[in-house]
Amino acid sequence: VTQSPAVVTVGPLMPDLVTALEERYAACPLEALDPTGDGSGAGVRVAVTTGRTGVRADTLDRLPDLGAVVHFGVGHDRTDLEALAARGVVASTTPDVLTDCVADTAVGLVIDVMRRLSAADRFVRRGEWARPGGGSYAFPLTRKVSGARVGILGLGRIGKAVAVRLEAFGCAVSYTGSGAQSGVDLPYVADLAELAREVDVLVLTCALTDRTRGAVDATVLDALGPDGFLVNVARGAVVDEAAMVAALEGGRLGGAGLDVFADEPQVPAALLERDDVVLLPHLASGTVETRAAMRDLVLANVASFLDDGTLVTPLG
Ligand code: 8YV
Repeated sequence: VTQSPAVVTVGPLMPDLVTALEERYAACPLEALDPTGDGSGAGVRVAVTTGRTGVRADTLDRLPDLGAVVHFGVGHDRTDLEALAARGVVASTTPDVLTDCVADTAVGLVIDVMRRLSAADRFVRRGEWARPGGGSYAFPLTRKVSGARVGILGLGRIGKAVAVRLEAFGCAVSYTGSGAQSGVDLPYVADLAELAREVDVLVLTCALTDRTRGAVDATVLDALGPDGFLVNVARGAVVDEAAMVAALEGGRLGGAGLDVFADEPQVPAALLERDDVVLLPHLASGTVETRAAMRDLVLANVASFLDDGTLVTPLG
């Protein structure tokens, strides 16, 4: 029986992170470890994963010596934290380093979906601008971003960074979540549907939890209404996707800017043909600068845990 490495990877990771983990710890993918389930996962102390894969209880069964789950990203909804806690396994994420880029992307989606920039780009590429009878009035009018009323679901680090940015656009920002936050000078609206009714655009920056799963349902979408827009940089499952498609098709929702989907990389087919949606491939944290910082923080967490059993950015 060959000796297991101290570190395994669970799910796809950024290539230069994989290389660093291989070089430093001879890390290998979980699947390469224990093909027969005979316990050869013994000796593994750290599992490195992303919010898209996570570590579930059945994986823990295969790694009896696991002490830490290190996430590349802030989302950890696919990791079974209760099962981890029951075994004394700790977990880390990469907070702060991705806040700017995710907030930038949320603002980009707000502008894109309200001003229809991506749709206008397709209009130009199709040659419709230059078409006889086309001209500058052929593309439909859009909605004004500056001064718009913005609601934020989940005013954590990222939600606050979105608020700061949109306040610079003269937007009136209010928020909802698990309670009004002390020290926050923005109106808190306890009920999500009520918030949706009051705003022009609802931005989702919350964690996916039992409380937020499916929270943006038909009632909330109808409250947002035909002149309202939804922007999601959180998790696809926060939205009832079928209800969102139905609302768009029924002309009951103005548009949606989406970086995340319930079943990535699948995107509901009905959305692909629509110009009132902006569809991104879960890229919000995906800049050279931020991904390098996330990689370095993952490596720092792994090194720290193997060194003295502590994490640099522990959860909870
Ligand atoms: C990453 C994310 O793209 O931080 C998160 O929760 O979803 C993103 O930053 C992802 O974790 C990497 O796959």
